[in-house]
Amino acid sequence: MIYKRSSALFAAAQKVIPGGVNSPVRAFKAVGGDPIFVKEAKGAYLYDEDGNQLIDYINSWGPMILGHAHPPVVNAVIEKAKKGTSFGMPTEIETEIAELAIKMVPNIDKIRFVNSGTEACMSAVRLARGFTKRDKIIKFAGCYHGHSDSFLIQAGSGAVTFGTPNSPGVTEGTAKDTLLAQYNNLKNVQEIIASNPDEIACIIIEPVAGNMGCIPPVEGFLEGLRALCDANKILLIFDEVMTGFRLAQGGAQEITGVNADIVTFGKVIGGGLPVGAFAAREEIMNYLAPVGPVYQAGTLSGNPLAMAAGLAMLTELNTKADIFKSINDKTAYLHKGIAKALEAENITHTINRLGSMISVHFAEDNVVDFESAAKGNNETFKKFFHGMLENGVYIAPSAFETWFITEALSYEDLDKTIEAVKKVAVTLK
Ligand code: KE4
Repeated sequence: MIYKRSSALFAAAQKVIPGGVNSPVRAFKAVGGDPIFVKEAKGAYLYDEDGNQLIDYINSWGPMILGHAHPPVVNAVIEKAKKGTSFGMPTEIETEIAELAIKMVPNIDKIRFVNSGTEACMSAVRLARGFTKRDKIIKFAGCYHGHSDSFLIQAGSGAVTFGTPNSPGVTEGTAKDTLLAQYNNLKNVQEIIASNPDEIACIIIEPVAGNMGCIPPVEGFLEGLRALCDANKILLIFDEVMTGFRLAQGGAQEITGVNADIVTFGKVIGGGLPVGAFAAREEIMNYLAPVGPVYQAGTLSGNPLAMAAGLAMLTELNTKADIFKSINDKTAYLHKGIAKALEAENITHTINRLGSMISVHFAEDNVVDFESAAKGNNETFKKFFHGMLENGVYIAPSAFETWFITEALSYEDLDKTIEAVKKVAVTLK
């Protein structure tokens, strides 16, 4: 593969944008080399600036669950744009997408739209603190809820890649209110709650972690958190920015049967445009301005173009519910093929998968939390990443990310991906 134009564009970008990117994980720092610049994308494929076609397993970190440039979404945005792009006034389409999201997701009465997953999670925590009149929060090492100060404590995703899980710029005053727990360790959460009686506003968790690679909750973990929250009057926040409208129409709450008090969304809900959202039962949501005292706002929140993309996306997912089984089956097929290819070369690895979220870890032991995820062999991962890229397959440029399967992938694409793994596996020994 030739990347001359991407490298030239990267050099130019670095002169005017810090690191040449607008989000650190895109910079390939975790895997080395210059990032790929994309010219366009369609369905399951990216077309980079050097004319290479790549099978895409990132799909903009989740939103493109139906493939890039999905016609109903694109057409909705084009039509909406002709009528103006932003008004800063309420519009009917915001109510339409809110009604549809509430119909699809269990256990929510009202929803507030914002512009990113970070904003959704940041606002959800402020709402939980306002509702409970408590300051402290519990998050889990390796989980990532966006780049709001309270979350950059042992954060996952790009934060761990850059060794800045506790980012400079986050004050001691802020950090002291964020208590850190170990994913899948209920006893640890219990101990933290006992040591901070009546001080914890909420527990925020990725119900299926995706920012340490994919890490499903062990049997009883989420149920245990629910019981601990009920017993201690703590609000449970499911960060479903990644899992929402991906694991099922109703997301992780639907597949686990565990109800959160507040649910946050991003990615898929915006169909590829900037949309985040947070939702809860009416009693909690009515604490939000202008009804209640907790302030939260945004010039472009509920933006007509973003709402048009999101509504088109949710409408597709609502009317074609068999999509979820189809992408889950494709993910299982891919899992089997990758495992067989790596086992054939005796490559030490473990694969985590739930629904259409999957990750490959070059680790001896099972990956069940941040500590075990961090034991993965990153040198092997780097070789794997670049080998796959050389074979026309684009996976996450970090071991601390999940692959995102899109319905646009054909079984021929999956077979090509598995063939690429076979070729790369030989180089990993
Ligand atoms: P955004 O602010 O990036 O829209 O959402 C933050 C966020 C919140 N919660 C979860 C579970 C998330 O996965 C994310 C963002 N995900 C990363 C990928 N792991 C975004 C990629 C990036 O930072 O560029």
